[in-house]
Amino acid sequence: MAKIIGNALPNIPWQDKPQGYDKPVWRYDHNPIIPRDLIPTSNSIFNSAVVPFEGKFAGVFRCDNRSVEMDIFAGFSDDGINWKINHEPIEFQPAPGCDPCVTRKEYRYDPRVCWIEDRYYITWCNGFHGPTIGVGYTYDFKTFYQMENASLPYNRNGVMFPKKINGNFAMLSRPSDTGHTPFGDIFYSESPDMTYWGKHRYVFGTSSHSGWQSKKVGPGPIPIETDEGWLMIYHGVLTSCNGFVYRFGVALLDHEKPWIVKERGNFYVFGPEESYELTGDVPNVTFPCATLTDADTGRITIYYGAADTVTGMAFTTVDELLSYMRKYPHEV
Ligand code: BMA
Repeated sequence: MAKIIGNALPNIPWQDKPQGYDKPVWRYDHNPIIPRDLIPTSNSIFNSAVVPFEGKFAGVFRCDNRSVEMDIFAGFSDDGINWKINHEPIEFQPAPGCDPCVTRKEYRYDPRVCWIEDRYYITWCNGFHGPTIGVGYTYDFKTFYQMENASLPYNRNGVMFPKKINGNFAMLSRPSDTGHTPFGDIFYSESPDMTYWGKHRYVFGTSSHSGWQSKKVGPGPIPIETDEGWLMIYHGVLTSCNGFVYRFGVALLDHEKPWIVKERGNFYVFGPEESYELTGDVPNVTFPCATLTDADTGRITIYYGAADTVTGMAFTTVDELLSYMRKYPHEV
């Protein structure tokens, strides 16, 4: 059916779908892959991003320390499953041409990492008199450069597209507020230079009837390019009488004009079910920030934060996601 446009990744971490399992996304059977205390100072490690790197894997991890300060750390893995995370947070230097004030630090969380052309771009929720989208890059996960914030406060979940669209860099984001934000729609923006952002477009918002995505929706991992359009995994939030519940679902965006939603799912594809997703610092949260993909097989490995405490891994394929979305469609 649909084909992923991109590189083969024969060493993608992978397990086949368990026999008799009828849902579109299945868990790694040794989850969570990253415990809350993998590094000596961490209270929790979750909502993190991984990429293929030099034949192995690298990533940027959200580690809240035992003072519960939110920061991002680089990490490395031979197999994408067993990770070594640096014990000190990433230190950014100003990117060439950027004023040193760009590296002023309040807090950093929920990183995404995206290879575009010649480097790995990192976006994260950056404290700047309120949350906004921090932007940086690295070539080697050793030296990190920080650029201008992509927007004024308040915004979260800045997620880059892995290639330029209409000649410009492109980003999805979710405008927000100073607190836990009881609303949230997904927007699209373009930039010629990763500094000045504009051409803002509305992508989609919450649903009036699909409960899991009725309170807010926000972009998750880097969108996956397919021959049918951009496959977007996004998080959706329900307000229950016991607080927010975070699940994720899928939509398909137009290839040339990604603010146009071609299809969207009515059912979530993944949500909190296991004990490490249901219980933790914030119960009932599954929050995806990255995928690895293998263009040869259509395999997709998802990395997600569980209960704002640990990191899990789950598996699916492009066909599993598209056929589930089409079996249970949401109007667009
Ligand atoms: C969101 C973000 C995420 C977090 C989620 C659930 O607003 O802060 O980092 O995982 O809430 O607490």
